[in-house]
Amino acid sequence: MSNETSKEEKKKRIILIGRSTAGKTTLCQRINNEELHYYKTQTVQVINKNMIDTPGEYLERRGFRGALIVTSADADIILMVQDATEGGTMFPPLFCSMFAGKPCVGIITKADLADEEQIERAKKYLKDAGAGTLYVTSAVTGEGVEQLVRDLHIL
Ligand SMILES: Nc1nc2c(ncn2[C@@H]2O[C@H](COP(=O)(O)OP(=O)(O)OP(=O)(O)O)[C@@H](O)[C@H]2O)c(=O)[nH]1
Ligand SMILES: [Mg+2]
Repeated sequence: MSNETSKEEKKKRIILIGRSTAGKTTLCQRINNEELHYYKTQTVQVINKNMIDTPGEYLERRGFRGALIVTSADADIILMVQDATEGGTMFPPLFCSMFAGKPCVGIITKADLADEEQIERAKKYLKDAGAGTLYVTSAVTGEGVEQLVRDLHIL
């Protein structure tokens, strides 16, 4: 077996879930060392074979919950993406229980724009929703991104 093959096999498949503008797509760009450019995610997108980027509407609209569950079946790890600057959350308590025991990780985005209080608030939203490990990240400064990639075997 070549090294490349074993690396591909070890790679985890992740799905990013979070409201519109939470920073899912931008985080994917940062992970892949791409230039950051904004575009609205219109539909489910597989990036680099192992990252499933979803549109915010999948979380925001109750009617899409079924689609979220079906789409997440292809993933090993659920990434719940919460904007640190948002004074609320779209993740209901125990949101993670929808995914039948799959590991759910909490990602706080836009740390570069947030103060300590905002970050603590975002952590609480994610904990209440059932997230396990939490990562505080910024796609702009790169904070937390390397750690995330390493821990979750994304690349
Ligand atoms: N300052 C700062 N801005 C960010 C960060 N991450 C994302 N943004 C900005 O937030 C806006 C929305 O980011 P997206 O990554 O497109 O959000 P999304 O979650 O993919 O949104 P949908 O595709 O609508 O579901 C963009 O203008 C980004 O530039 C960050 O870490 N820091
Ligand atoms: Mg997007």
